[in-house]
Amino acid sequence: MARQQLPSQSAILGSEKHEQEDIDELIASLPQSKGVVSRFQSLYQNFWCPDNVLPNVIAFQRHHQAKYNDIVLASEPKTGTTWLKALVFSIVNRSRFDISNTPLLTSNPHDLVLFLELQLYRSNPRPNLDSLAEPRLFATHVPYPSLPECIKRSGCWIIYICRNPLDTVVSAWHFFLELARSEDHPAWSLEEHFEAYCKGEMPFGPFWEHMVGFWKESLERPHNVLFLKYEDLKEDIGGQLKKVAKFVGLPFTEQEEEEGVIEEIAKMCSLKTLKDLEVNKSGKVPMTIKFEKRSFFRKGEVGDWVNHLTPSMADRLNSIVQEKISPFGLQFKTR
Ligand code: PAP
Repeated sequence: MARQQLPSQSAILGSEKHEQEDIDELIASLPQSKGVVSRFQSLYQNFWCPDNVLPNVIAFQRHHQAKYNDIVLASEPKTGTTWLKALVFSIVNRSRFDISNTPLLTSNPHDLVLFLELQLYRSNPRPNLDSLAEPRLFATHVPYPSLPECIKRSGCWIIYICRNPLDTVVSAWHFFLELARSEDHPAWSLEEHFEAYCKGEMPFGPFWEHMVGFWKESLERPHNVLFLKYEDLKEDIGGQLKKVAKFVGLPFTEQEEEEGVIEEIAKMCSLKTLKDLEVNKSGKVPMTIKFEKRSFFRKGEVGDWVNHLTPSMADRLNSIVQEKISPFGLQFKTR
């Protein structure tokens, strides 16, 4: 059998240097706007990508190798990612860890389920992900059309969480305020933030494209793409947990249901439990920048927007939803 010729170290370094030049050239050619979590953001493949994330996105697109049984949690920022990570981690690992001994007690959900473009492809364009325990659990904010083809074709499971835009814009504003405080940066006003959100100029936005991209795919490939809503999780966490467990081929058994496993997971992953854990009260999660762990847990309510948005702001956002999202049959509860 012919032996495979492995590329030498210098050939790899040479190709990485070339790749970096390629990326710099590409970034220089893209439209740009002021960033929120970065100096600027570029309009790449129809979404706004922070300058410090774009090289990682490109590495992820070029080098990622999906496995058929991967589980990818997808979301727009501030729509319930942290909650979804905790829930799916608990479902998938329930035979390995008893809930009284879950790693969630000692690790933040973002340290247990890593973002592909914000963490795994951050410092290394070719991380070795082959040896991770299966099923591998990943997260991403990258919009559906820009996910690597291998993820779309491998048959792996994508679980998307969506949240009504009124609460999402408010949640994101608080998150960025907290970030500005911790980094000693000048904060921007709710009005400025709202304007950028409505123009679609938020990281990974426009939000309507993000949601509709995954929504359409969930209708076309319901066995591979599950579309969840934050508001439905708030209303019926047990029903949504069953749906997720079944989707990833790990349905709860009758015995588990009788023993209250679903309720235990729901309680462990609730905002109150996670927020009160010492591990989530201090320290930072390293992503492209370091975020305070506590900043991922705030109020977690449906309808908090009424405390922050004026009626005319709400009208404006509702008309964007009406025009750009509703025609696809996607609706949200806002209270
Ligand atoms: P990310 O995309 O940066 O990871 P993400 O977790 O999606 O953030 O959003 C944070 C929001 O989810 C916060 O909403 P709020 O600002 O309206 O309060 C946060 O409170 C909420 N959240 C975090 N964990 C939970 C949880 N376990 N249950 C319900 N909501 C949660």
